[in-house]
Amino acid sequence: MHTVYSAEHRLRDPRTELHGGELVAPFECPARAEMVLEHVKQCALGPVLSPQTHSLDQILRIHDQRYIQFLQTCWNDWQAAGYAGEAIPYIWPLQDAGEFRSEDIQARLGYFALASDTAVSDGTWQAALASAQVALTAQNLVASGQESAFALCRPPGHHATTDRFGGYCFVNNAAIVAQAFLDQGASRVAILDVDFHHGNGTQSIFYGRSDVMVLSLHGDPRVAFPYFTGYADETGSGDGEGFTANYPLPRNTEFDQWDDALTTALRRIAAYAPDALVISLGVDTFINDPISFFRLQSEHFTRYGARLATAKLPTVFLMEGGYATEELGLNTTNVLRGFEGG
Ligand code: SP5
Ligand code: ZN
Repeated sequence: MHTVYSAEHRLRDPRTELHGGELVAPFECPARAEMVLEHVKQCALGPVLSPQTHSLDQILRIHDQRYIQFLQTCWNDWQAAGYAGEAIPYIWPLQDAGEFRSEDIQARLGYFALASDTAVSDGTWQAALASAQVALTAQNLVASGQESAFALCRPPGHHATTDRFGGYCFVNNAAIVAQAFLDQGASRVAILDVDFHHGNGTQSIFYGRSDVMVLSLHGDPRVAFPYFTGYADETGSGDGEGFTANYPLPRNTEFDQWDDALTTALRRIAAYAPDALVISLGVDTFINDPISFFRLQSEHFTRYGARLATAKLPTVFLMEGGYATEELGLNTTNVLRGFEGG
């Protein structure tokens, strides 16, 4: 399997994350991607390619223009305001305000943020753009005949909505990849999100559509970020009714229970008969993940990787979360090698 990687991910290197009322070193850090790359090379997964440049238009198929403009200028505007720390939102519109009347950077930050866990820092936009280029390059590989490809995206994307960043995400790589398949002639695409957290951004982007089915296995949002979405009764709306599927799972979920949910999801995908499969690959389901509560062990990642191959679909893997940095490379490549062996 080919891997697509860009060293530009390193430009996303914030110093702070608001966590439990303290500013801590961010869980989502450059060492993550380096660890995965090291294991990709060590296990000889296949060639490692640099991304090609894709037009911003492919990102604007999913994201609002003014949101992208905000990401492009946020850090400069924040610095111009003279703040000492990184750009962390602290006020939100009480109801959806529509047009914002204050152009203050604090107002725009809150308007375009879904959570305060994600600081904007120097280089953030450049890294997020490179991450999307990595994703689109992997999509191109699969669209031109590779059975699968691995986009070593960083920062991740699945929490980002059309116009909100947060959960360490800025640009929704999975959504952009699914839309690229459709724009190239696919009729249906399935996105299967196996990150520990509900992929709220991906869900919201396609909630009213039937051409992209979004399925997510995740920690029960009653007790896990992002709290407000990911419940089993969220099934889509309008034309999209029946094309969203959520599998919330309780604290201390073991692999067997997780794997049962995967079986159900894979059946739904088979019935949908998509032209391509996009996997939002977070490995924060690992037992030692510092911010999550499932109990998967390293060998389980190999086992479910093999199960994903039974869908027999052109498949793009996109890196999402996973914060047990030491084991991150092994767990990620176990999925990919399991897929190739399966
Ligand atoms: C891509 C991705 O995995 N994003 C996750 C963002 C989660 N950010 C909020 C973290 C809050 C964790 N609180 C858990 C307390 C554990 N003791
Ligand atoms: Zn996650």
